[in-house]
Amino acid sequence: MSSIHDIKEESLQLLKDADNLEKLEKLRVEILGKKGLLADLMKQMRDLDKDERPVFGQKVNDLKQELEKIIREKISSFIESEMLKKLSEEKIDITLPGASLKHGNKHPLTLMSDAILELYTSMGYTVVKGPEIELDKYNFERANIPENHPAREMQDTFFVDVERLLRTHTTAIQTRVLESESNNLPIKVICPGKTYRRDDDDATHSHQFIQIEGLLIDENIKMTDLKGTLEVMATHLFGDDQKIRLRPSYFQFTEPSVEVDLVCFNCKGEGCSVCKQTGWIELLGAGMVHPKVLEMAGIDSLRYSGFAFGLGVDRAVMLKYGVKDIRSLYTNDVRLLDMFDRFD
Ligand code: FA5
Repeated sequence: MSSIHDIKEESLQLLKDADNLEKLEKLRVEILGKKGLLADLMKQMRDLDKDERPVFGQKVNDLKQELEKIIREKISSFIESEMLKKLSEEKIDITLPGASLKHGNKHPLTLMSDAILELYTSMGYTVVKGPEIELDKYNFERANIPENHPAREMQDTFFVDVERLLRTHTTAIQTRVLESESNNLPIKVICPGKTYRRDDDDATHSHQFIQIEGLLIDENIKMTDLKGTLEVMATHLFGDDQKIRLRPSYFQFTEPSVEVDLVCFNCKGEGCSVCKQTGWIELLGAGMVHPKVLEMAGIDSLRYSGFAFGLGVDRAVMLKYGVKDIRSLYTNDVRLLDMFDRFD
């Protein structure tokens, strides 16, 4: 029968020889397990006198704790040396390029819209939106384009039913605001939104595009106020030396009416295929709100006057960033979209 001393010596020797985690675990079971050396030792208890038992039990317990402590320490030392070994083997090359996370960026049309809205809100304009599926009433009739008027031909669109259509211009938001704010003058709003037309797509035309409508109604508003406002926008968006050209034009809802052109970004005014050899690219239509439009909305046109403009955001993007074909703004080519990362 082995004595406590013998078991202790034997266990210590076995543990000393254990040189890896696996062996150690096996030994832990052999020494401390249910059928292990210490359990055998405990069996001797029943052959002892009653008064010797507690002393014996205490000694076996002390040994058990001592051996457990040794095993725990060995386990941590194995884990530590394993880790050190791994660290020395796996060298990290900190000069390798990092795995960068791909992040999205704002679409150029959003960048441009944001810039325009920011400018106008800084001048005290309020942003107002309207429905894309619009009533004929607000898109045409209130804009002084009655049923069967030939001007409707130029803005043919997609009809949902006889009364509802995909709006052809943000002037539809203008006529809505004129009506809802007729008793709340002056009006100073900036209205962004998608617009749709049955236009043939080419380098500068798309069947869906974005417009931003500006509208200011107050007493004594003059054409020079409109011109000054547009010049501020042109230089703010395109740089201090950006020239604009006001061309006489005709809209049913403004009188007088103008179209506003910017020098072509591609040829700088020389004439090229992008600007159809004119040296200019049309950015917006504008004018003094027609007295009839004011009256239809319930506003006294003898007391109040104002200007409105409708700007093509797509055209503005083309002019600012030199995008040669409007269609590339809608085909989601990441090579183009990635270029705008740095403009935000
Ligand atoms: C209008 O839509 C008028 N509602 C603008 C207006 C508002 C005039 C308020 C007076 C007062 P026009 O059809 O010219 O006008 O379009 C205005 C701008 O939208 C154009 O200058 C152009 O920049 C843009 N645009 C027009 N059609 C297209 C198209 N198919 N694709 C891309 N941009 C377009």
